[in-house]
Amino acid sequence: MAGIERIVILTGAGISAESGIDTFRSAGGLWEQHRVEDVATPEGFARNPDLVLGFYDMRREALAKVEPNPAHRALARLEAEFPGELLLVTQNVDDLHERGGSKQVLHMHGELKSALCSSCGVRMPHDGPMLDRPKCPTCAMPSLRPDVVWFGEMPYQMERIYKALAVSDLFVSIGTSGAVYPAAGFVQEARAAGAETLELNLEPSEGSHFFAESRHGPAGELVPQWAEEVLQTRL
Ligand code: BV8
Repeated sequence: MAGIERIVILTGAGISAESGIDTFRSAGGLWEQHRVEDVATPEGFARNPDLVLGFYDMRREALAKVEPNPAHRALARLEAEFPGELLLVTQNVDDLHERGGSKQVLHMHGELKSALCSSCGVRMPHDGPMLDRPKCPTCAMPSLRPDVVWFGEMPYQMERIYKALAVSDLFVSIGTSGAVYPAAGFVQEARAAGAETLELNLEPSEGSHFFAESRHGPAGELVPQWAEEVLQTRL
């Protein structure tokens, strides 16, 4: 890890799995319980808003019952102690990175604890249910939706992410299947920038072959070990 100055980290559902949050594609995972088209697309929301609002209410409620795991805490330690630049991008809509101590988290697919008003477009922190159609605090319309990026919608802060990848020395992908774009393409952006690429995942992802190095096992073990390595070679 010598000479590493700028790290971009991408996390997916696998980093929260050991905290007890369902991933999307494992057996019994979120997408097996619901069809993606029904709960994670604007068309599905238009077709059956109650189903979608209830799906996200259930996931938001589940958050209160889980805790960050050693992988989240290791990334918070890295943020605090790594002397170079670190950008943590997550595809996850849970708040476990923040509760694990990370201060700067870029939620490219939005957050369960944020609401978006379909009428006035304002985004705001929101921790309660939406099935009961709470009124937007800005325009008073009962049109709050989960502030998450559905399929066909533009992920947040893509400009900022591509800029960071273009100057990165190291790109690390943690706990993601590499099934969804544009996140699944970040490894190629990093390689084009000449960065080192490392995958930490339970098993090879769909994009494993793009990574210079892949380590397979639970994030709760791999991430603290890797963070320690980075800090040892840097300090
Ligand atoms: C867009 C938020 C354009 C909501 C999510 C054809 C080709 C290429 C692209 C497309 C295409 N057709 C359509 C597209 C675009 C589409 C896409 O990529 N589709 C795929 C299915 C082909 N993408 C989009 O629509 C994106 N938007 O492209 O916009 C655009 C352009 C201009 C103008 C407007 C728009 C938006 C995609 C975002 C969708 N929202 N989530 C919510 O959370 O409910 S997606 C969701 O699934 C996640 O956010 C994540 O991104 C994605 C994948 O999930 P993972 O996090 O990887 O989880 P998964 O279960 O899949 O894998 C878990 C991994 O962890 C596994 O590998 C497992 O082995 C590992 N693991 C398990 N346990 C552990 C572990 N690892 C370590 N330790 C453990 N203990």
